[in-house]
Amino acid sequence: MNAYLRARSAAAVVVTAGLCLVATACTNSGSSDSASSQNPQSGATNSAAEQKIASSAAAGPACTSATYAGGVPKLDITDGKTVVGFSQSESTSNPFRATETASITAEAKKLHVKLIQRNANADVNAQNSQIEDMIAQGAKVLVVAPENSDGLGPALAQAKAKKIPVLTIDRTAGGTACTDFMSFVGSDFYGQAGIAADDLATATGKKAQVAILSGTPGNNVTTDRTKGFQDRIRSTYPDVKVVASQTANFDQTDGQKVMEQLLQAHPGINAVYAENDEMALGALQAVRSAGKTPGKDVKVVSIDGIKQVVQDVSGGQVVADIETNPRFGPLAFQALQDFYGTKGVQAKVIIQDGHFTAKNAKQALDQGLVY
Ligand code: GZL
Repeated sequence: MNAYLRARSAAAVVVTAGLCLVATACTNSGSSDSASSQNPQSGATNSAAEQKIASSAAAGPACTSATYAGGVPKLDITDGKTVVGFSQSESTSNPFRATETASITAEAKKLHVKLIQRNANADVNAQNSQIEDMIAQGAKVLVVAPENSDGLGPALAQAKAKKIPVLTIDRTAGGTACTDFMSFVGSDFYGQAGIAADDLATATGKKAQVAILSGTPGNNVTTDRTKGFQDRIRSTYPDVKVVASQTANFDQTDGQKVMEQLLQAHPGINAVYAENDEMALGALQAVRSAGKTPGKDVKVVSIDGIKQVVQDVSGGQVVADIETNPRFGPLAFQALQDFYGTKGVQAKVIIQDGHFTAKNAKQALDQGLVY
């Protein structure tokens, strides 16, 4: 089991016992005592396949309510009266979204934060109007999981005009940190993709015809996961060829349809890189419908770490699943408290992700470390 999962496993045991003896491990996000500090490297990586997603952050002055966009009112978000609005981008039918929403909601409850929330169901226009609606309902701080990196201009402009600070999680929004939003809290998507490339190259003997199922266009997750994979392949694996790359919008149904088309157009495909698990589930169905065996005829690597796919890793149908840790609650509300305190919050806070492979998937599932 890799170092990160060992730490999470300890957390699972400690938190189950109701004691948080090792603060670092207990937030599950891998952060240490504050959102603005970096996730500790909780131990050397065992191997390329076991390496954790490194944590990093833009150095520089931390952002506070005094410095944000020329200064905004200093608030106590735990006073039970200050309204915090949470804008979720996509349906909670995706376990990533369900876990993200549950984490934000649970931490708000724990801190007695008065939380209101909306879900845009992957519609950028809906997300704009929902954010404006929450402002009208009295939200004084916003936590936003953007659907697209651009497209939220109207809502963010209204928030800025009303001196309502915005924390972005999971995907970035356009603009400048500490001017248009406080900070970005999320995964290292480029790093995730490099590990996916290593896993797929290793599983195919460094010789493969790869199909990429890319995410929704227009957000940094898709951009970074696509570039990170292609950069790694081009720099390290000359005989791993990307023969097709097409969006399936982070969606399972689209993933199956697109994969069926790609397998017909490119019968030599023997490897798939899915930029999220929903699409990977669709691709697995397409591979089976084509009379091929996942894990044997076609090697699949994916990203997110949802239970159903980690079970496929354990069963040999999927080579590896790099986690996108959606447990933003502790980091997000710590960031808000640091923002209103003196510590401030860094422009970028990278949440620590796990990495599920044949070596650790079953143990991670048995230990309840998979969402
Ligand atoms: C990543 C998040 C991505 C997930 C997908 O932070 O934005 O969007 O990886 C989801 O499952 O659709």
